[in-house]
Amino acid sequence: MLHLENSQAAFDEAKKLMPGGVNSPVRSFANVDSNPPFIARAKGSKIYDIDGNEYIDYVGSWGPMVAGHAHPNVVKALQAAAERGTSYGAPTLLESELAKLVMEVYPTIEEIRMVNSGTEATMSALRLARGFTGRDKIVKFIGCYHGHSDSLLVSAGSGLATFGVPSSPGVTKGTAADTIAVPYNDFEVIERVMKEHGQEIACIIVEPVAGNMGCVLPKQGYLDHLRRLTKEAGALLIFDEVMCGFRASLGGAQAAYGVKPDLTCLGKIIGGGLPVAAYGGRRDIMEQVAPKGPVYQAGTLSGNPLAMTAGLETLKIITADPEPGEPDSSRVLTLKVKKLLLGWQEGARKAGVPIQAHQAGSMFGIFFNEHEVWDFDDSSASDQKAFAVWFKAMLEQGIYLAPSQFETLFMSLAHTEEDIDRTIEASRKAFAKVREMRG
Ligand code: KE4
Repeated sequence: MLHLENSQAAFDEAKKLMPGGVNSPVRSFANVDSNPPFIARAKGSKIYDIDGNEYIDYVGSWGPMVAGHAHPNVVKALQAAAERGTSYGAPTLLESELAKLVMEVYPTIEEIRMVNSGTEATMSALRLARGFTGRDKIVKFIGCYHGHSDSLLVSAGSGLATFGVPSSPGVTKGTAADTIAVPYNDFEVIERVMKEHGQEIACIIVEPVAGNMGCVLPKQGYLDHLRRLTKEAGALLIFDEVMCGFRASLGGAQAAYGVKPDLTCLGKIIGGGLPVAAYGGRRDIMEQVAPKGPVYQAGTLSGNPLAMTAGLETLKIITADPEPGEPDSSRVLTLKVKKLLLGWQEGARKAGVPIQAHQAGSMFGIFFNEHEVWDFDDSSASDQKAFAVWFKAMLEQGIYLAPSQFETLFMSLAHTEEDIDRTIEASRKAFAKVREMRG
C-alpha cells in the first residue's frame, strides 16, 4: 500500500490555491479518480514523491526527459549558465546554436522561431498559415491536441465535415466557425472537406503520430494523402511534432514516414525540461514572421538562455554518434520500448485481458480494447475503467504512468533493463487485477 499522507495534505492545500490544485489539468489524476503524488525530486528514470516513494517514471514530464531526469551534462551546463544571468531579452549565440542543431535534424525547417510552449508554437503557426495564404479556415483532427489556443479548442460540428463548435467555454462561435474538425485516419472525409472548402483553407494541422488520444499511428499512406490534398488546394500542411518530434524517430514523424510538411511545430524535448517550443519550415513562409514580415508574434522569454542551454545539452545527448558497432540513441530507445510492450502483451494474454499496444519509436501506449485503435472513437471505446484499475495497480508497485487513457508514455535513455523487467513484472499483477475486476 502506497503511503501518500504528505501528498494528500499537500493536495488539499494546493486545491485552495490553484484550480483543481494543479497548474495543468491532467496532473490532477482526475481521469483515474486518484490523488497525485507530489514530486520532490527526480534522477535518471526515477521520480521520488514527498512521502519518500520511488517510482520508475514513464511520463518524463510528458515527453521532454528523453535523456533522463537531472542528466549531469544538463545540470552542469545550467549551473554555469545561471551564473551568467537568467534572461537578457536580447539575442544570444545560444539561440543560433540550438536553431542550427534542430535544422540539422529537421531539413524541412529552413527558418525557425523559438517560443515558450507548444501552445504558442501551434497558435503562431496557424496565424502564419492564415497570413501567408490570406485564408481563414483551418482543419484539425478529432482527438488531436495542439495546446489551448482558441482556434484549436474546437470539436467537430454536427455533421462531420461542417465547421466546428467550441470544445471549451470562452471560445467564441465565430472562432470555432473557422475550424473544421474531422476524424483522424479517415481518407474520405478529409478528401471531401478539401474538395468542398479547399480554396478557403489556410492549413491542415495534424499530430503526424497522435499522442493525445493515446498513442495512435497514422494509417499507411495517410500522411501522404494529407500532403497531396493540401498541395492541390494551395493549403499548408503543418506537422505538430511537439510530442512525436525526436520520438517517432530522431527526425520525428516527417523522417519516419517520409512526408515533408510546410511548417513543423516542436516542443518538449527541444527544451530538455525547460520551457522551449518552436515553429519553423519553408523560408518563403517563415519570412512573413515579424520583424522580417507582417505576421506578428513575440515573447519576453523566447530563446531564454537557460532554456536554450537545457535544450542544447539534451539534443547533444540524443544526437551523439554511438560508439563503433553500437546502436544510436533512437535505436536503443526503440528496442527498450519493444521489450516492454512484448512483456505487457504477454502479461495481458496470460490474464485473458485483450489490449492493443502501440509504439512509435520511444513513445508508446496501450488500450484496453480487443479491436484495433485508429482514431478518437476507437480510443474512446476502450475500457477506461480497466485502464484506471491497471494504472492504480502499477502506481502501487512503483510504476508511474500517465494518469489517462488519452495520454502517451515515454522511454528515456536512463531506463535500465532492470527497470523494464520490473515494469513487466508489475504489469502481470496489474492485468490480473483487471481480470478480477471484470469477474
Ligand atoms: P504545451 O502548451 O503544453 O507546451 O504544448 C501543447 C501541445 C501541443 N502539441 C502537442 C502534440 C502536445 O502533446 C501538446 C501538449 N501535450 C500535453 C500532453 N498530452 C502536455 C501535458 C499537459 O497538458 O499538462
